[in-house]
Amino acid sequence: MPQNLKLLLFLVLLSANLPAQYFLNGSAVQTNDSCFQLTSEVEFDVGSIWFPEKVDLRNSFDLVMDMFFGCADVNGADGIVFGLQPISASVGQAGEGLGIGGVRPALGVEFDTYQNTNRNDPVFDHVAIMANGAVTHSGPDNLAGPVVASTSSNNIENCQFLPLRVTWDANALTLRVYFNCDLRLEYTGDIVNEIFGGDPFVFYGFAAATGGLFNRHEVCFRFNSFLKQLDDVTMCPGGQVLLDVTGGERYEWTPTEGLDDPTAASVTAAPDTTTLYTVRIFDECDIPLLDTVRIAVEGDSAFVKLGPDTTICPTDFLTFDVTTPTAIYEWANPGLSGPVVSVSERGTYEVTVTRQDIICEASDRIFIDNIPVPEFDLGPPDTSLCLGELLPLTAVFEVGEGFLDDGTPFDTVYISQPGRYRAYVEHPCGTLFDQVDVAFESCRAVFLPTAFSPNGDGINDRFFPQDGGDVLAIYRFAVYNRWGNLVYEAFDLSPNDAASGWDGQVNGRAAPPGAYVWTLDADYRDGSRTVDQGTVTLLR
Ligand SMILES: [Ca+2]
Ligand SMILES: [Ca+2]
Ligand SMILES: [Ca+2]
Repeated sequence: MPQNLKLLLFLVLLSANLPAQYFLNGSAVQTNDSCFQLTSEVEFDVGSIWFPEKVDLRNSFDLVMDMFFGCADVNGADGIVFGLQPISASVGQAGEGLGIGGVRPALGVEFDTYQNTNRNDPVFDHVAIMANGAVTHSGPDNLAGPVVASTSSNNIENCQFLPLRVTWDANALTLRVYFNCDLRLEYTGDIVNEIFGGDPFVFYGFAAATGGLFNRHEVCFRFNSFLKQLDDVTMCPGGQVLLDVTGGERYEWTPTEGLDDPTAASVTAAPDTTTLYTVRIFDECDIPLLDTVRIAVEGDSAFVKLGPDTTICPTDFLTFDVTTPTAIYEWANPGLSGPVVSVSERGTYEVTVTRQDIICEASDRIFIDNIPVPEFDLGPPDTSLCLGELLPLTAVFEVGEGFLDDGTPFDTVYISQPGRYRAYVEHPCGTLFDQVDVAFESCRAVFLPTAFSPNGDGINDRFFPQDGGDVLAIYRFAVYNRWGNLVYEAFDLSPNDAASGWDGQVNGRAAPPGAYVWTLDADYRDGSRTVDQGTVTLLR
């Protein structure tokens, strides 16, 4: 029985361009699927965006963004802050506050493009890690930095998008800030307890501000490890899954077994066994981001079994039960539906079963033939035979075995007695019977009167054999007197022929009344030739 497993292509697609509805505060607006403008080129704009779900700082994260700090250098201000804080509506002070000023508790990574000497800002565009909404680079809330933001320029207000990557190693309690592909700052500390009072759940996002001077500030998300791009899936053997990730410049999938192209953003995975795949998504700095997906291969792709081709009796039903958890069933045969069906007719049956809980679709097919039911005929219709004849009854059939009414097996029997003969044929699909009524009769019926009166009155004047058809031929018919003398003899005559019978004359004279003996040599319908004798009385 061919077992067809149809392969399912299952798409696991989640956009890396965060479609989430960020909390937008102040001047922040969303400009496309993944980009937000935090401030416009106006004085004292301030805005913030926060990822809509709090993240758990007990887990590591990895974020990649592109940052735009505007096009005005000397006359531009003030900068953008990457922040962690617990209030979705938080927006801090404008101007030198960078949109985070005064927000506490908070942790901020400030990209400050305007030197406020009262805040101990260095002359160059700088990055620093600050706690609790502080913007002054002194005291305990200045956790790291400030250092020049870009290793290649003192200015980042260059009208270009520049890559930022922020990683949190929850095991090492280390926050790392990469800008323009360089590691710029690193801070190790118990952020949860020292800043957030033991609560690990915070919003992450960005704030930006302008003051008397301004720039347009934008951020575009490229990769967010909080949004796992790949959902674990379960499929049955023989299935395949399309794994699709985005956000990188190039990709490396491991292990490579079961993958059609381990360097593509979209790969078709058809592992033989349960496999945990890791994809390294390299950003524009060629730093890998990790994502994983577990493809569990479970179950039996041959779970749909209709069984081997078979034959059944025309009146029998064959029941199929392909009940499968969470499945939907599609029969190729009109009128059939559901997991349990019963069929009787000859033909090919096919069902496709698709599980809903895992990636799995399978089908099976069966051919059912009907066992031929034999024709059974004992042969003759009801019949009458001559006594002494034998009637052959033959049970003719292709399959099965014949029995007489008394249970005797037979192929052919010879019937010699009258009666009703019934025979059975037992075959794989049942019992057939036929019957015939057989009668016997004499086939040698010939009538010779016991007396005749040859007196010329036209009544019973001649003595001759008479029959109803049993006499086929008369070779000799003769009459003798009581002394044994022949008084009449005829050859090759026909029955019922008065003219050829004895007229009671002997040598032209009337024979005397009295008893005479006759003899008849004849063929009969039953095939016999016999010579019979009897007496007849001549009356005058
Ligand atoms: Ca500043
Ligand atoms: Ca600063
Ligand atoms: Ca600058």
